[in-house]
Amino acid sequence: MCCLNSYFDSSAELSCSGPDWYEFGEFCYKPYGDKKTWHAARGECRKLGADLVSIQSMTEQSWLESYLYMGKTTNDVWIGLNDMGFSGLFSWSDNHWVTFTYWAPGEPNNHQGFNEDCVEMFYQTGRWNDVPCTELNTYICKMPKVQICRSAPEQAVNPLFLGRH
Ligand SMILES: [Ca+2]
Ligand SMILES: [Ca+2]
Ligand SMILES: [Ca+2]
Repeated sequence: MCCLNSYFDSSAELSCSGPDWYEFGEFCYKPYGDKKTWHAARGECRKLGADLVSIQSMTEQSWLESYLYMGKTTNDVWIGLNDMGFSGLFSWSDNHWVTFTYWAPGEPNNHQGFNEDCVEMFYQTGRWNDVPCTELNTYICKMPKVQICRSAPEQAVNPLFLGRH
């Protein structure tokens, strides 16, 4: 909404919307320390226009691990990966292609026939494990950086818009 009466500066840097988002590449990441089910955690992310974190490469995985290893969490962390649609066919909740996986040894295992359809990241190793979506874990939200809106200079105002409030 902020851009209705301003303009996109094509030279403006993409950035994150607040100080509690961590920047990496083209994306913003926000960790939460409270524990929720996978769906409740995703709901919190979506309220912000974000989604649960997706991980596209070892570079991104390593960056997330370096964050996790800084002692900020002692709990496993939800990521957006899940196979709720078809068992064994994993997809990211933010619709990114699955280009990279980092399973713990023996995972995903649908442990003992339980319906393990959501994926957590072990805080000790960063490796991934499928678990029931009703488990309670901390979580990380992710969203693309946005272009910050700037007020239009007077001379740049389009006459067509002068009558608008
Ligand atoms: Ca766990
Ligand atoms: Ca499963
Ligand atoms: Ca498992």
